[in-house]
Amino acid sequence: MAKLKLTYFDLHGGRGEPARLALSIGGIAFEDDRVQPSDWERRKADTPFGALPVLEVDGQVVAQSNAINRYVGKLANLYPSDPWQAALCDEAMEAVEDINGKIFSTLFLPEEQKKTQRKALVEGPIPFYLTRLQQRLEAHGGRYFAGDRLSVADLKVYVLIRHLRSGVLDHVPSDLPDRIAPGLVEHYERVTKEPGVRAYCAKHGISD
Ligand SMILES: N[C@@H](CCC(=O)N[C@@H](CS)C(=O)NCC(=O)O)C(=O)O
Repeated sequence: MAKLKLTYFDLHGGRGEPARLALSIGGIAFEDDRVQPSDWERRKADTPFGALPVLEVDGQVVAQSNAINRYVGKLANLYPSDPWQAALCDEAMEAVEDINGKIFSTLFLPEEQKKTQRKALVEGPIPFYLTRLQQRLEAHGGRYFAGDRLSVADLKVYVLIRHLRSGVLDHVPSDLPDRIAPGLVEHYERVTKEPGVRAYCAKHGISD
């Protein structure tokens, strides 16, 4: 078995969390390397694109969250083998990346700018992506994003909804997903009940 090390920030949300979940659900041993903010400047130059997550496999490195998600999804049997279902899985993951990019670009803004930009996100892009993701979920049966079973796409959407509902994003109301996309909240609750997700959350002190 290859030796895996997944490096990401010590956050419950974000781009590295779906891969941590997938590896844990699949029972695949990995080093869970959590970077503290004070260490980041020192470590940034060693990453392929100056960003996290990165995955090390027997000493070789791959970056970009969705490339990592596909790879670990294949290892953990959480990525569809059918090419069409794989495309649907990718579609949902890339849509989450679109909205992640917009949300994360506000993280380190000065307070007034952050407030203005987040208000704009809450009035436009976040509801847009939540609504469209919900429509895509419904188009594929309403339970899972691809292949009618749990995949890394479900984990990625689950992490987004968990992040939005957690209340950690100032100026983003935590009830936004419940108001805009109840079908995605139902999906979130379905994923929460997965035994592997429950075990991961219990281990890392994450509440529903
Ligand atoms: N397209 C990349 C984006 C990676 C990215 O921007 N990661 C953020 C954390 S979620 C980061 O490393 N930020 C720190 C920095 O840019 O210095 C991916 O999907 O992995």
